[in-house]
Amino acid sequence: MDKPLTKPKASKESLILLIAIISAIVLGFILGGFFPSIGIKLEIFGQIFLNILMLLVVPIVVLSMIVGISRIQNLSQLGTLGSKTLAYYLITTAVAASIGIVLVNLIQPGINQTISVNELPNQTEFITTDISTALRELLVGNPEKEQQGLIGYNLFLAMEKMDILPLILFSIFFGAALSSLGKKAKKSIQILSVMNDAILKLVHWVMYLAPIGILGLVAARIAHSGGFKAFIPELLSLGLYALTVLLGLALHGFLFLSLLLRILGKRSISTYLKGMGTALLNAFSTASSTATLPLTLQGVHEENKVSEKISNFVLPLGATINMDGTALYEAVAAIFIAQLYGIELTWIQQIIVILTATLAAIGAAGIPEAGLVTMVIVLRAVNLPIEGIGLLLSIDWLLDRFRTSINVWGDSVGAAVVEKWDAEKPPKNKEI
Ligand code: DAS
Repeated sequence: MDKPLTKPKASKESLILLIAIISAIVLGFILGGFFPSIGIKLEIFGQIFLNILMLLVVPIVVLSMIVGISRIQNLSQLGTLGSKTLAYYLITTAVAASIGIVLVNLIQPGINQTISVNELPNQTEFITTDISTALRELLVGNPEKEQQGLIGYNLFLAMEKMDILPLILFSIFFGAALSSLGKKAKKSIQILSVMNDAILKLVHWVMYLAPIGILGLVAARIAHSGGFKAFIPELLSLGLYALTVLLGLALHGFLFLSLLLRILGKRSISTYLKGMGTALLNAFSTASSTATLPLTLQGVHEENKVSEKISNFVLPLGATINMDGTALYEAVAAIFIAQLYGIELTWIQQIIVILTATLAAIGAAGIPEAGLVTMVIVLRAVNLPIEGIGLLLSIDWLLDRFRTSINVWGDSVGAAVVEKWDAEKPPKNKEI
């Protein structure tokens, strides 16, 4: 039987997209750096690109979760498999955020920086100083701020405010309810599944806008910082911040997760990594775990022979809520912003950063720049200026690609570990 044609097309398409994105980045630096007036004119393309991505966040999260969960026939299985998967996701994500916190405190990329930050805006926000307040807010939200926690009170408000956590929890329970209805819900699940495919198709189309969108983002960001002469010092200080993130991602991805794969997943790291090659390339070039999901499923199930039952449960859930790279990045970015503004965070607040970065990563959708968007949760929890996010935009598109690749690698390793844990033996030829 011929090999499926999708793979070469998919990786060729990803490669072309990656080359187009890299060219857009170089052009963005040149235009923003040497022709700032043109750079600013291009901003509209970056805004359009980001707006469209944000528009897709809610339907992607709700549909992929409902469809992923409703496909599980035996609900009691959902219980054990679900708790094992969630335990894996929570632990690895919290470890990632912790690695980030340790590194950013050791390297201190934001201390004595040349980045011009505005005066601290007057902090009218409610100051969250103790962990119980932050945890309560994360659980039940803060109605005065119209902010919803994991257990929301208004679905439509959550959609409007992009409060993803309550949407995820609702989708899991709604999917489980659909599954419990058996044959009666078959048609509804089919309709939702097609709608989910349509949304993923939209994600795919939007990726074609990525080069022009990134061109607009990069050119405008550099132009706004006053062209190259002003941007170089910023790039240098952001360079140290970027290196902190990249070092953290490398330690987490290729040390911690690979050890889990070998020790708990009982898999050969090189073989498994090879099987995930196309998916990881796609993750890097599209910066979208969701857009990469079809290739992640192919790599984990077809190449690395993880069972379909485990792959189809662990991966869609993972693409939506398991983002080790994002959690690590948000922890580093939050402390970096604090350092830039000269704000000392107590160790309790740093623990709140780890907790909220873990939960914010759970809430981040698997699309470009999602981690930048949900970082608001982390900054608000320790009362850091939200404006600080603007300082990171100029290189976020690059860091996003690296953290998305680690997100996908984390999901893939999770499938192998959960399969072992769930006592489903992988075929003999894949065990080391
Ligand atoms: N781009 C997101 C993803 O697809 C990660 C992020 O924005 O942090 O995983």
